[in-house]
Amino acid sequence: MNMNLSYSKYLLGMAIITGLATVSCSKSDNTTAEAAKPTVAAASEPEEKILNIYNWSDYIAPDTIANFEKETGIKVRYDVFDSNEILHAKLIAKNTGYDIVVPGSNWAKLQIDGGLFQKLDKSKLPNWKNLDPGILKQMAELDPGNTYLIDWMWSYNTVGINVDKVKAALGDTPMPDNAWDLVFNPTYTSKLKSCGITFLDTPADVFQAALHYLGKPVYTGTPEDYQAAFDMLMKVRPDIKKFNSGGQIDDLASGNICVAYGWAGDFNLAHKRSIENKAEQHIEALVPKTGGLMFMDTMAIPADAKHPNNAHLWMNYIMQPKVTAAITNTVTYANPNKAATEFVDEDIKNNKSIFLSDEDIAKLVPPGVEDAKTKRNMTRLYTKFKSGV
Ligand code: SPD
Repeated sequence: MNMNLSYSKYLLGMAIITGLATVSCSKSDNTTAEAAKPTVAAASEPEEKILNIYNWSDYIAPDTIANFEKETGIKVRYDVFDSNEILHAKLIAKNTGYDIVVPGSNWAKLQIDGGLFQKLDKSKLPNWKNLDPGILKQMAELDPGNTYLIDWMWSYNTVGINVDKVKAALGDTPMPDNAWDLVFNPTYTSKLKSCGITFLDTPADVFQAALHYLGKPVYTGTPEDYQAAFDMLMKVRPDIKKFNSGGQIDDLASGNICVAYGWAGDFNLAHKRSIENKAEQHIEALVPKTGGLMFMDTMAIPADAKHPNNAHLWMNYIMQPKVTAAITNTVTYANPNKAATEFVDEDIKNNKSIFLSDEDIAKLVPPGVEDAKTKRNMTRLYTKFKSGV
């Protein structure tokens, strides 16, 4: 299947369905009018040969940085994070010290509105031509004119399982028709707790999935919906062993846990890592019949970036088909680069939980944005949920 074609088709439909969620940063985000004026990256003066990057953990190929350094002579400092909340806190505090950051597109929308990013200078991005027009169109829903963001990778939130351990823990109980039951229905979680259930450690991801499971709109601002999601979550709370995000890959790969609510790409990576480490755990990312929650992680240049020219060189380098394909082949996430598809390994290209079927793509819940008040409410309820009282 040509995933990029399918995806483009889906996005055209999605753009019509979703409309543009317009949410601006609240005053509590400390966004000043001054900062809200976007700046265009200064073009020509020479910069010191340094590039500071802040990206998600386990999201790059082993030679991506080394090859860039060799090609450009620019030294890269690369730090990682595991939640949009952590990145957002750094961005609103200003002086991030980074030249490239990789927020989820829904958070990036808030950050664009808050003046936290520099505009892209497309004259420095000739490899832009390699990007999938369907993805660019979808990105333009949150970033009109594709002015600030370039998609890094994309995937969806779902349930990941260790197939053998889950079957053993469920015993005579058959697998549910709806994969979300494995993490939200006490009939299943009460059995699966014996082999270990883990959740993402982030309010937005947890509440979005809980609302979806309850059949509520995922980006609703309705407090009653969040209360209903909280009440449902509290019923499975005693069965959850831990909350972590970046740690799920190794926990699954080593067999420490058997069920996770998290990111599909990380579940496929856990399977790959388990084979590489000879731990031989069979990990699968399930594709829920009712749909997963789609996300796109995007490259952006913070307003305070000291090396915007180097940041453009990095972006243009990443958009080379072979560079992008190597990242997909390493981290098992789908990418936005149409020209990269021919360089993606066959087993990854044919994996229907990475490159979804048209039918499954159509079921994904598109990325959206909660307003600041809703985010505060989610954080309050999440803290209670996590503490379990
Ligand atoms: N290991 C890479 C994880 C990237 C996850 N991005 C998550 C976005 C959540 N909505």
